[in-house]
Amino acid sequence: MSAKVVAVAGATGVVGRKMIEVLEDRKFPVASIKLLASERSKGKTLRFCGEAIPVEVLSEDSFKGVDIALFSAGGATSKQFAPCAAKDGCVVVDNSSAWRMDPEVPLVVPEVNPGDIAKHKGIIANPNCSTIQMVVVLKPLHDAATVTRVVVSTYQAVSGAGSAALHELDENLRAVLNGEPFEPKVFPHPIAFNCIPQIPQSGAFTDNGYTSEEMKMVNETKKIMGDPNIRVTATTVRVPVHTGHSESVNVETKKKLSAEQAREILRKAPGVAVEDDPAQQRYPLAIYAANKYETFVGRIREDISHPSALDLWIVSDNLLKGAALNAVQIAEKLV
Ligand code: NAP
Ligand code: 3JN
Repeated sequence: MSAKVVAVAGATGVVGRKMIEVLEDRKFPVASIKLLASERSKGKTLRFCGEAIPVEVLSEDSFKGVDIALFSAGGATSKQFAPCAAKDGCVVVDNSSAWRMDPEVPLVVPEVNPGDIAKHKGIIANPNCSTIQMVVVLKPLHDAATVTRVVVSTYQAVSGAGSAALHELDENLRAVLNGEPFEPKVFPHPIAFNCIPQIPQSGAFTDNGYTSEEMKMVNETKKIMGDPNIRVTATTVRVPVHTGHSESVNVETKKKLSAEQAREILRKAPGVAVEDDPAQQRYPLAIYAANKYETFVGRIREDISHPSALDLWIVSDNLLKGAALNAVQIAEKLV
């Protein structure tokens, strides 16, 4: 396997920094690395494999001689620069929503639809974090029993909203505990000791009353699973957790699965760890899923209100499997 010239666009961000860590941790064959961000990061350096690498300003010329570029600098940046990179022969793995629903662009979770990677024309899209951890668990159940409908509610960590949001959570908690006033800037309401059912925090609600995050879960799930007939409804909620998205998922299947059958299937599923021993108070928790590569599933039980449905609790590190790890896994399949 020949080593590759790799670029990370958005390298100074929460997701970009994780991408650098994951490339290093998984010993991705890197010949050299280019770290790209905005004008604001001019003069900064970041470390990769013990070396201080200067951050360069992202431009249309950044991708000449680059084999693989991992993008996490927002949708507008991806729309502008991913086609330039692809034109220069670079394969882009894009973490934004800019290309996800483009029929020419594969939307990939390596445990679910690795075969779609080969269809790329220079850009491969990485799904939304909440979608990724859900489909890793749904796919093996779909293969065994055909998933017909999914009802999901998310409990999403603040790191999903970027570095400014993480800073705001800490400042907000400090202010409340010190009895001081606090004016939120990133979130529309205080996030400390609160749950906010609006993701993204700055996004308008769509005409059907859903948020764009909710509609991403609906549309991306069908595309990744390759089945437009799966009906999905989602409610996405921001909670005052640093890292690790949690999801309560109700899954209806054509063929009935017992809870034990589902546990057996999920124990063998790639990327999934079953953590399900209620008697011992064992179930997935965000604080323990943080910094782990697996997607954890527990509280597996048959839905008492339905003849053929399961209830699940799914937790994963939103910055790893939800973003950086999934992108690096795609890059690994490319090389
Ligand atoms: P963040 O912490 O705010 O970081 C944003 C990064 O983008 C920084 O490196 C920033 O550079 C860079 N950037 C912004 N505008 C730029 C421009 N015009 N040119 C070059 N670089 C620019 O945000 P984050 O949490 O890492 O998220 C970044 C993006 O990743 C999001 O916008 C989203 O599209 C994607 N994302 C995806 C998922 C997922 O579900 N898969 C989850 C989270 C995020 P400076 O430091 O120089 O400003
Ligand atoms: O809020 C979260 O937990 C996940 C956030 C994802 C995100 C944040 C800003 C822009 C996205 C995304 O990946 O869908 C985007 C985007 O639309 O690119």
